[in-house]
Amino acid sequence: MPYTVDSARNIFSDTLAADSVPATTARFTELNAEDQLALIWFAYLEMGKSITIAAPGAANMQFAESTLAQIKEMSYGEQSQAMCDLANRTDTSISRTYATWTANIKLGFWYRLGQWMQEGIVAPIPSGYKLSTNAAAVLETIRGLEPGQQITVLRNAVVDMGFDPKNIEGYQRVSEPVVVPTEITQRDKVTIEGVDNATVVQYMTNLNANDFDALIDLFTEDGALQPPFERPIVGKEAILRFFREECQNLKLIPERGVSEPAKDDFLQIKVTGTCQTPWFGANVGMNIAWRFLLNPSGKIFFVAIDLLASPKELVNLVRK
Ligand code: 45D
Repeated sequence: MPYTVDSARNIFSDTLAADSVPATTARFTELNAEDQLALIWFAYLEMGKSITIAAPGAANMQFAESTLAQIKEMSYGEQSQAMCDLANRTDTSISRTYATWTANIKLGFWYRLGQWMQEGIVAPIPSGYKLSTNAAAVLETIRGLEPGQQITVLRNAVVDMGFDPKNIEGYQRVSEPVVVPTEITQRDKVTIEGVDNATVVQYMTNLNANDFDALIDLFTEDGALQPPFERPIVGKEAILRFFREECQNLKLIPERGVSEPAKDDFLQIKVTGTCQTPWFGANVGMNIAWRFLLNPSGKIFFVAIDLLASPKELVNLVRK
């Protein structure tokens, strides 16, 4: 049987992903809105002691500005209500607007609200707020995660808020402007111990250079990309949109890998290394595996990106 996206998902199936991330996210989602907001606040304050978030650029904030201005004008009571509505995914005009934003705009919006909460411009979490037993347990779990896993839990919390886009008629996503790719001569050379495959090396180089047009050309027409803890995104058009909306200014630092023949003259390649998000830069290196399946012409039929369970997984390159 030829490969399907579903069967391709099983290559290098002994790769251990950080399942504590979706598990913690699921427990978080069960909490009531007040607890959710307070918990993120406490987690954010604690993390802020060791790692700093980069301020989003003005171009990325422009779509959130009018909603932020609206919130600034509200009373504390109304502000708390608006934030709870977001966490509850209630149908309000702010929750609808929020739902149209890509992840980075949502994060920028909360980044600003967090600053305003600290400055007293937006209703702070009441001093002495006591988390429920469950919320305190979730916070304790988050404390025990690696930084890369912590920021993924935070990001999930933010991305899942707002009114459900499935219920919005004529839903249109709002995304940040796409940056200009890095000049060819300015691009960092990528070397991966054990892997010199041109497609894989170009994948890393093009993604690091924000050259999404060259990047998408490496995929087959029916190719798929599976982000951490998500379903595969299938087809060139959808993958290109994902690159433009979610993958600007990432830094991929692949370290080592293995390359093995697979059936039907395909090639399977696993690479491990780290990845940095522009939000935290070199402060947080996420431990990542890329599991590629290339067709006989060297095009990417499938690639899965996994957030690894622990640094030990970086050297798990034996085939099972
Ligand atoms: O509710 O090869 C307050 C792909 C309290 C592409 C708050 C990839 C109240 C292909 C504090 C105000 C993308 C898949 C909230 C590779 C409240 C590819 C605020 C992988 C919410 C490698 C909270 C990329 C705030 C990866 C401001 C793995 C929270 C990227 C801010 C991962 C949280 C990126 C931030 C991650 C989290 C970024 C900024 C995990 C950012 C996380």
